[in-house]
Amino acid sequence: MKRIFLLCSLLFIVIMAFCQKPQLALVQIAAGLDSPIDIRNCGDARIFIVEQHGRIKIMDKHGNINPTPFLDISSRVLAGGNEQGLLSLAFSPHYKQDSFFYVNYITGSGTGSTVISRFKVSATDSDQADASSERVLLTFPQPFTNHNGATLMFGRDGYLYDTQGDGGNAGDPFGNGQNKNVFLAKMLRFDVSDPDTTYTIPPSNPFVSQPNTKPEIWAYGLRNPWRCALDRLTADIWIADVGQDSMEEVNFQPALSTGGENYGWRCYEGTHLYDTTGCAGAGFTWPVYEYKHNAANGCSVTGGYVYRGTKFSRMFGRYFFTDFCSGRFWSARQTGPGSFSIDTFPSHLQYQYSTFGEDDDYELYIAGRGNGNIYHITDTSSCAPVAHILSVDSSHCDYAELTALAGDSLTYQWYYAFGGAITGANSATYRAGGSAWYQIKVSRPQGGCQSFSDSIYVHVQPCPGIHETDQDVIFTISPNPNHGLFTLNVQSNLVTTSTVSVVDQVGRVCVQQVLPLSQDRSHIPLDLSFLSKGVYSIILKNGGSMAQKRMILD
Ligand SMILES: [Ca+2]
Repeated sequence: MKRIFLLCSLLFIVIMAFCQKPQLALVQIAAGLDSPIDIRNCGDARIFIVEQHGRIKIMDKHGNINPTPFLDISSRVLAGGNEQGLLSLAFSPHYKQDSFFYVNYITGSGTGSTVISRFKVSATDSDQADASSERVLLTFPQPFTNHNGATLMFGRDGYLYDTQGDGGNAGDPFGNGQNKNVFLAKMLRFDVSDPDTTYTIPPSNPFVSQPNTKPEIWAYGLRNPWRCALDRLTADIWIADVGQDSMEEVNFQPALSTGGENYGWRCYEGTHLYDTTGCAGAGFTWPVYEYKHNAANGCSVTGGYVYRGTKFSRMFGRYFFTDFCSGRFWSARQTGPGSFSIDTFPSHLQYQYSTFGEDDDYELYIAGRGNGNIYHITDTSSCAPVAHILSVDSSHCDYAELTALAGDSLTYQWYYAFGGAITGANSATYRAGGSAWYQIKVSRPQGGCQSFSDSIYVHVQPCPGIHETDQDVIFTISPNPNHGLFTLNVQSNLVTTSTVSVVDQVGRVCVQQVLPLSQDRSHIPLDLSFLSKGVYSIILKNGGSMAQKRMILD
């Protein structure tokens, strides 16, 4: 799986740039699954489909399904009730090294018990789990057959999260939502990094050492959280919580959360009073979106993911969710601290959409539990793939590593933002050999779609004692810094008319001057005293060659 890193300023630009609404289309890629209920990947191209009755199947991106299940624990799984079964799967963030994955299922008879277990893949067949490798991390009884919650996922912090419903029936009859001495109605957080033990309590869990409180609790006040997701770019967490009789809700937990949120149930259903017995003094974290039960909206939210794929620029940065009863889709985007914008999409045929999932390129899929189909979520309105520079590693001398968001079936071309295409720079990563403004073009060959990223300035530290000999054109600018009267000394033997440009930090060209061939290039005066103080780039272009340096006006 491609690692992606947060670059706040770029993220903001991208959110602003890609706010046009997509036209969602569900493209069926597979059929014949038995109550598909979770979709995961382990960091390679395989897609793992969890079937509610206790099997995990492997599918490729074209929808071909391996005949032999990856795991079959149907004999251990109680799936009698509508909401019982094998409910969730999460692969270790270090799966390639440790081969561990985690599942959450209901076992036993009647109302059953929740089990959270760790398994290992077979040592000889990567398409086959070792069903005998199970180690139970935690198990506890369920008081009713419904509201078993259960999304397992790893946070950016490397801890395993699990969400639990309130235990079921209706109206949370035991008050589990606000009772911190039970696992039910909670988001739990475990440290599973030691393979020799089940789990330990992360010391930063918010209720460690408090009396009559489960130290595993990360957040509480949930009713039946049906699908939580980590935003792969920002590390924010989205929690969709199924309501009682009137309201469905979506909650947003920012990446900087230190836990302890009280999401309100059963004091509140969404933002509406439900049963305030024992709620005095509690502070609540309110949903960022709620919708009322009706024929158009539906009756049971299914939370999805933030799209971080590369194929559909209008989907980028949107958290998609749907409703199990209506098939209506929504997206939510954070537009500022604490502010969110919601878009509603036309309803798609209702197949009991039970879960979304991501592949290793962050493309989104959805499962119809009712018809056993898997769909790829696409946008028919956008021809532009996502061109997005994710990270710049400037820790080296003499070069910097640039990484763009990478996807399947795309081509890449890096550019000097004020120069031309860089020969041979055709992968999602690029090793920049000189300080310059860089940009990437991402193309989807089918249909001729392409888009350019924002241009970013990359400063490359020269190695001690080594000069910028890798530039096509060699020049110096002196004295630097300076109050405004610079001298340009071009050391190359230029063969055509050249252009010198001065560009500010946001990419605006402030000065452009043509240097005729006849001019003496060794001592070109450059009066920039009319410009504001600051950092500029000076760019010299000669035919297809160019060089760029940083210049400070003080
Ligand atoms: Ca709530």
